[in-house]
Amino acid sequence: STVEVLDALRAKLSPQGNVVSPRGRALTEKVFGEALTPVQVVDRICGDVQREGDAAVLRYGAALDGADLTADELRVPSSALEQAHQKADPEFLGTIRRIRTNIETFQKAILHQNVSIQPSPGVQLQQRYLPLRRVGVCVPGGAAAYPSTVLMTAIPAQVAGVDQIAVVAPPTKFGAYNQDMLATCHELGINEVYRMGGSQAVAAMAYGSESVPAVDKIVGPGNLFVALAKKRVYGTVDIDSIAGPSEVIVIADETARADYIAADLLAQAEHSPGSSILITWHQPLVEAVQKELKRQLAVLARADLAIDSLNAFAAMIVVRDAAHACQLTDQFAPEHLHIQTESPRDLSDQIRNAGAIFLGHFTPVALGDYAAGPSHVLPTGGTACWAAGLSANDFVRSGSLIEFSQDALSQIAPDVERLAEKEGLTAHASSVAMRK
Ligand code: HSO
Ligand code: ZN
Repeated sequence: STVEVLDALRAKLSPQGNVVSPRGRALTEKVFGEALTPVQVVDRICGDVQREGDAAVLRYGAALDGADLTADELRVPSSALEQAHQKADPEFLGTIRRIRTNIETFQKAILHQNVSIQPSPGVQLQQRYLPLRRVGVCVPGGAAAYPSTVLMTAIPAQVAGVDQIAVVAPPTKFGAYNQDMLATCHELGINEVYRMGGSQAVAAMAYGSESVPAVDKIVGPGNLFVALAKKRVYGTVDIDSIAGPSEVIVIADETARADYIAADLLAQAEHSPGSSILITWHQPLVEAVQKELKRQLAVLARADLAIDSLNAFAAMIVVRDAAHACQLTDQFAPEHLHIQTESPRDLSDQIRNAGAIFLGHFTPVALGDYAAGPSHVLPTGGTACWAAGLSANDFVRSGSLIEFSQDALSQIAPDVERLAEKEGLTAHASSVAMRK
């Protein structure tokens, strides 16, 4: 039944929420001297950073990330950013510039515009949008380096008009010491980069510390400890939706190519963890894709990681027909949906819940990950039925402006007075009545 299939599929989602690796559990137990749940761990770290500032950031950086830093090394010196940029391969910088243009073009096009209406004579109603002043971006640095995440978070913020962007990355070779990531920051004009990760980085940005002035909003992906810390500080600052491990559903028919599909499934799996799900009504595709997976895994650089991820978080499902595929997908609400069928648009019309939809045989998810224009920070774990991907509009807030003439006030006054009296708020009523 659909329900059973969905449950089975959900079990294929890589863990987010309350699961920590055995290594992570042992480490936190050592640091805190007792077995704590992830939420308790995050609560302690955030509380300590809120009270002690940099001292706690340094302590947890040392204990959890093995960092050996002093307070004045928490911020990456601008000379290190300049040097990374100077030494960067010119072709890499060319790529960054071209992609920046793509992201800017799309994000500018979707940016909310101010609205002003005159619904009746003497009444002017406006909605205006203003950028946030200062934003913090989390860039992961555990299993891989992610300069693309700098592009996909900071450029939408810049398009919105945010002028202060602070980047945090864990003090690791894939994080704050990754030269490509640092060169990318410099190319975008970001000179505030910090060597801190996990809950302590989120807490420092939310509450402020000696080295990090507090931000208004924290965005970007991270591991469980980053996600839980963002939840904890929400309310003190704003956050984007919480991005967990990557996932894809591929819907394919007999026009699809097994080698393409296998490559797409592997592209999610190599994030490790990443969930890779194929749904088809063309039975022979399953075996063909399995064969291709074996063939491509034999030459894949991150084969070990991808195999682990496939073993735990991959599935291939044969359904009755296209409608059934759409129904399942919609209920699953995947982060990425890639429709590899004869007429992909017809199917996309039947699916409401997906973070981003990739149409046709020549639109692999990797295009969206790296270069197309919409952000690759997307809702995961089934949250695509209520959350949306990050965009420039997440970095503006709206405010309204209301202006009435005396005639217009007189017109509407009886309604205001009647409602105010119903609520027993007579001062409200008089404030209108005396102006008529
Ligand atoms: N698929 C990831 C984004 C990413 N892929 C970065 C490669 N680098 C989450 O949408
Ligand atoms: Zn990816």
